[in-house]
Amino acid sequence: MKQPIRIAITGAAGQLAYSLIFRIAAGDVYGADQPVILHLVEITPAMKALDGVAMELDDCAFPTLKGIKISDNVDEAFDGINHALLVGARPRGPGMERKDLLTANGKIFVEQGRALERAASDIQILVVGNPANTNCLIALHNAKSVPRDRFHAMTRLDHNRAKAQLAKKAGVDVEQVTNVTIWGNHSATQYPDFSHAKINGKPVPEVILDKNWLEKDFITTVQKRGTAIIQARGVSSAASAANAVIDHVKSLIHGTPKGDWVSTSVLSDGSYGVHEDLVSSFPVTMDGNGHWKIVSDLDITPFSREKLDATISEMEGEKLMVKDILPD
Ligand code: NAX
Repeated sequence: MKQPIRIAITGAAGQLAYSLIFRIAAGDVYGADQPVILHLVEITPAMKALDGVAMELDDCAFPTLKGIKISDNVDEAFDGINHALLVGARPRGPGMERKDLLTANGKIFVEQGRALERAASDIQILVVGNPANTNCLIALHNAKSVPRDRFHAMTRLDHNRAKAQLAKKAGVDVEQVTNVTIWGNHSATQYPDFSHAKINGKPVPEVILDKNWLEKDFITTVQKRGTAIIQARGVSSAASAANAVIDHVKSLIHGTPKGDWVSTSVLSDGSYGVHEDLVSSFPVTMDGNGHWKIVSDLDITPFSREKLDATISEMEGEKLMVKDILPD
């Protein structure tokens, strides 16, 4: 049996985590032969609810679950962890401006960034809690000793949504759709890009001939999918979001298929005109050892450029609002 790995999950009493934790504990994510120890983190008022989650985990008697540590103290909780799934965040309250939301979350991610310095040397971090890209930027600036390529903000749910929409429109199975990209911010300005996507190896515009649908409905459906789910369900997407966390982690540990890529938000190196020091979604390949690379040399049409610039501008605006908590 392998040595256990330690997985921290913040927001562990929340609804997304409830769809995630049990799959990790069951071995669905890291493998049936990989023991895990869960470090579950919550704010103090939610610790009682978290006790309940821990009781249910016990009651599942998962052979792969070798320990549960619950805590409302991130320094203690992040000690020795190998993966950090940062799901918990402060939701927007009544009358709260975007700047207030960014500032409130900023405090959380400054603290969590600092605490990540206590993690194991192979730490990998996925920020899910919104505004995810800027929260991730804050965390990476405050985790001085952690290499910055270990940080991701999640745009895998948007990626999966885009794949599913294209598959549905073309009447094909979802695995026949490849090379989809989400660019930019995990927000309504994100740019779901079909221009490099393929269906059974053929460029999407040669399979889906409805240009109007591709350039309008496809993009807005993906951009506004989160809102559509809240309107339908009364609460935000949790199961699909948890599934996207799992897909992201699996890509990180198994790599991306040859010829295809995934979307994830990483620190920009200036590629495609996305300013350095922004955490932005890109098409990315992963080698299965935790390393990733932004796919280079994709053609950016004037249509794509305009959409990309809009989302870059939003990320720049968010960064400006939190500049005081971004040490070098
Ligand atoms: P919930 O409100 O159900 O759960 C959030 C939990 O986080 C709560 O239990 C809360 O007590 C906890 N929390 C707040 N501050 C914390 C802190 N400082 N440390 C530890 N825990 C803390 O929200 P849920 O539906 O679970 O969504 C979680 C987050 O994911 C939200 O920010 C949401 O906006 C974001 N999402 C991001 C997605 C993405 O694709 N990046 C998609 C799904 C989801 O909307």
